[in-house]
Order: sequence, then C-alpha cells, then structure tokens
Amino acid sequence: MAPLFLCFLVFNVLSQTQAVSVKRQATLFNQAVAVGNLTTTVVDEASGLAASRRHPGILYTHNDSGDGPKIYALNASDASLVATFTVVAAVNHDWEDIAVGPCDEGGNCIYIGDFGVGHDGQSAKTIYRVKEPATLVDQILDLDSFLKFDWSSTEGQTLLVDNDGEVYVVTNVLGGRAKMYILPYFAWGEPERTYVHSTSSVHLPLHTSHHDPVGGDISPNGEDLLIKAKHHVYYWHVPDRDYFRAMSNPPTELPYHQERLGESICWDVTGDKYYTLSEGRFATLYSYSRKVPDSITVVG
Ligand SMILES: [Ca+2]
Repeated sequence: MAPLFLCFLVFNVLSQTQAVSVKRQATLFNQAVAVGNLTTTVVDEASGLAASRRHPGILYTHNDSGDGPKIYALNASDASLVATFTVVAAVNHDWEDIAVGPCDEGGNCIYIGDFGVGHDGQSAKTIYRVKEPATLVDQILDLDSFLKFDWSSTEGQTLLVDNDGEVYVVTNVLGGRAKMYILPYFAWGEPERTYVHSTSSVHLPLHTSHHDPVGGDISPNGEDLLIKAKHHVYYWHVPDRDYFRAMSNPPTELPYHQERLGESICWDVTGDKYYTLSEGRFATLYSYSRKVPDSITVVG
C-alpha cells in the first residue's frame, strides 16, 4: 500500500471517529424545557435537588442557610409545592445538597448535606439521613441517622449517594481541582467527628474560573453521574459504578440553560432526564430529556 494512500486512510478514519464522538455528545440530551415556576415563596434559595424513589414524579429540594430543617416536595411536572417535611433533631446551618439512596435497613432514604459555610463562617460538616415518608403530606420526619465528619477543605456543595448507600462529598474550589471524598460508612451515628483523609479522595478533571462544582447527582441505576458547575453541566457514564476511577476520564458537557444562581441538579427517577433549579423566588424548574437512541445521528 502506498504510504501516501495509507496516510490518507488513517487521517480519514480518525476524522470520522472524531465526528462520531462529537455528534453523539452533542445529541445525547435535549435542550432545556421550562417545566414551571415555583409558586411558593417558602422556597426562595433552592440549594439542592433529588428525585424521590418512593413517589415517582416528586422532587425534593431545600433552602440553604437561613431556613429551618425543612425538605420541600415538588411536583416535577409543574414545580408546585406538594408537601413540607420538617426534620426533627436536625439544624439547617447551611444545607448545600440533597440526595436519595438506600436506608441502612432497606427502603429509601433522603440524605442532606450540611457542609456549606454559614453566615458565622463555620461549617457543620454533617450528613443527615431520614426515611422517605409513605405519604406526601406536611409532616415531621424523625432522624434515621447522621454522619459527622471533618476534612482539610473549607466547604463543599455537592452530595452524591450511590446504590450501596456510599456517600460522596465534593469540595467547592476556586479555579478547579475540586476533590471528591468518600465518607466512611462506620462514621454513621458516631457522636465524634470522623476525619476524612485526602487518601479517601480523588481530584475532579474540571478547571473552571469559579468556585465549583455547585451540585451533582448519581442516577438511580448508578450508571450515570452529573456534576454541575456554575456555567456548565458535566456528565460521566459509569457502567462499573467506580466513580473515583471515572474521574480519570474527561466528562461530556451536557445542555444547560444558564440560571441566575443555579446550584441544584438531579436525575429523574428513571434516569431519562435531569432537572435544574436556581436560587431565587419563583425560580424556573428546567428539564433536559435524554434523546432516544434512534434519534442519534451517526456521522460517517
Ligand atoms: Ca447547594
């Protein structure tokens, strides 16, 4: 085979490979659709978002510092407030994110990450866990358990919980190089703080010019991970559910409608779409649906 022809062939194959890759990334999810606006004024600084497993079509959110220990259940189809849960024996020092995952003894639990820096300059560095209630009415929820930790970082804004109930917290860092920590399971219920060493962490391959990331979520089947930065949504497909190893790969950027103060992101219960919600009164809930495979145009 003539060398010139071989060069042309290799170049052509590489070009096609790149075209396929770029096209697939660009067509993975649809652009934002406005689902509806918050109609209640009690949610005015939405700081986290998570899909209920027990009540499909319901999203949980919360305010950051300044509110009580309250979880708000929203209708995912119109952003209306359905119910308010108050968590006994918890404090909202600066709740930064929320997730849903398994309880210790089966069933589904809501996890709340209180690890922001409050107005007093302090961070509670505590994860709260409550069982998902059976009914969607205003009620008080007992604390299922708590996890108090310490670390060398100042704050985090991202809480991730996987199918096994493993809890990951991501630091919030200016200029990139944030770190994902896994919190030790034995720390649940311990009255003393458990120090989490850097050996239990991995750097995120993100370099932004803001304090990032600001939120994230693991899909219900555990195979998809979202991390939200101030101006971008990043995605990893993690079929082996090894989220630490996934951080050695660059993410795919997904569609994001820029919000004024958007910190909240979650998958829906099926993993076929994700949602974002901004801080602020009457904020808009946006959804981004996964394109069906047949609609993906393979170039080349
Ligand atoms: Ca937050």
